[in-house]
Amino acid sequence: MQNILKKITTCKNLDELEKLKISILGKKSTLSAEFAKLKDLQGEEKKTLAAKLNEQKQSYTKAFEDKFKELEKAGFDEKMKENAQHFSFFDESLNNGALHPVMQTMDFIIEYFVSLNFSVEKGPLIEDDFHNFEALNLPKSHPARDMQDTFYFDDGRLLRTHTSPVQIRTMLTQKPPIRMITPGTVFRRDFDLTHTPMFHQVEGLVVEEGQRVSFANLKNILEEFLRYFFGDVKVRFRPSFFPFTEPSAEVDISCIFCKGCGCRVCKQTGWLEVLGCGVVDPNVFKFVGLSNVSGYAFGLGVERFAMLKHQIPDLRSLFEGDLRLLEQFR
Ligand code: 2U9
Repeated sequence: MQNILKKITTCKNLDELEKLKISILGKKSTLSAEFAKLKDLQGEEKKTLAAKLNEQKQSYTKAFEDKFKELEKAGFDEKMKENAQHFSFFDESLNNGALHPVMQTMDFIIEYFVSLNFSVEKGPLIEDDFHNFEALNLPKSHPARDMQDTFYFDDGRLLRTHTSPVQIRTMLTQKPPIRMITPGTVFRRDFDLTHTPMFHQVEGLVVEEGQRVSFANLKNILEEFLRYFFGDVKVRFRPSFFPFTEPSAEVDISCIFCKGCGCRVCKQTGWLEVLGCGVVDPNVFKFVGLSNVSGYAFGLGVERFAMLKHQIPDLRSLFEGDLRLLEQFR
């Protein structure tokens, strides 16, 4: 018995252990043959042998179980070691990775404004009511503050619904002239064909002392930017309304798919809406304690720019991580 137990405990791998188990506990084993003899025995003799065989069988079974666990763990540890080596191993010959198309688009937009001397400003994703709404002239009753549109925390803080609070923070910490863009992630409670609860914006703000900045400056910079991004397009400004700008406009480009003739994408209008903009409302300057300044601002959704540029029909496909889409942007 000790001999067999020793054999079990010194097994080197799971294969060897399995074979040994069959030879010791299997139907053709010596132990099974011994058990078979019981049927010819009677009384005390049968009882004694049965007890002895059962004891042997139990200790072999336990030894096999223990050894199995030990070898299995060793194999697992070995695998972990191998994989851990892969984790820390950086193969520089691999160049398969790429920036996500939304990030590529964002970088392309940032590059343009950086070349015009705009600074790139960042801010927190978790904001308070003042920076996200109040200072932007969004009154308490404004529908944008609704629980339906905004992700709120229990303590009243929220996930920023636009990057505009970064402009507020910048105006509170820097003096004009300010020339900034704010690329970043924003969150809204919206999920359908054209909206996702998380998306990206680039907003811009220019503030100068006195009345140096006008709608004409804004118009010029956006027209130039849209031709940089989309190529040879017509640009038009339509009057609109935003609480933080006055006057405000929405900006359209001639449809890049049908060249303005009318198609399914532009809903037969020949135009695609791409931007919002305006002259900064004096109320916003009041909230940040600035007087005798002028400024303009604009905002765009990066996903929309990426979709138009690369002709991606469904916004949601940008967030599914599907390699068939992503590999096209290497
Ligand atoms: C300050 C003052 C003014 C930023 C602006 C828009 C117009 C706009 C939308 C475009 C698509 C948001 O992602 S989108 O849905 N944005 O239409 N944004 S003016 O105006 C500001 C910002 C900050 C202090």
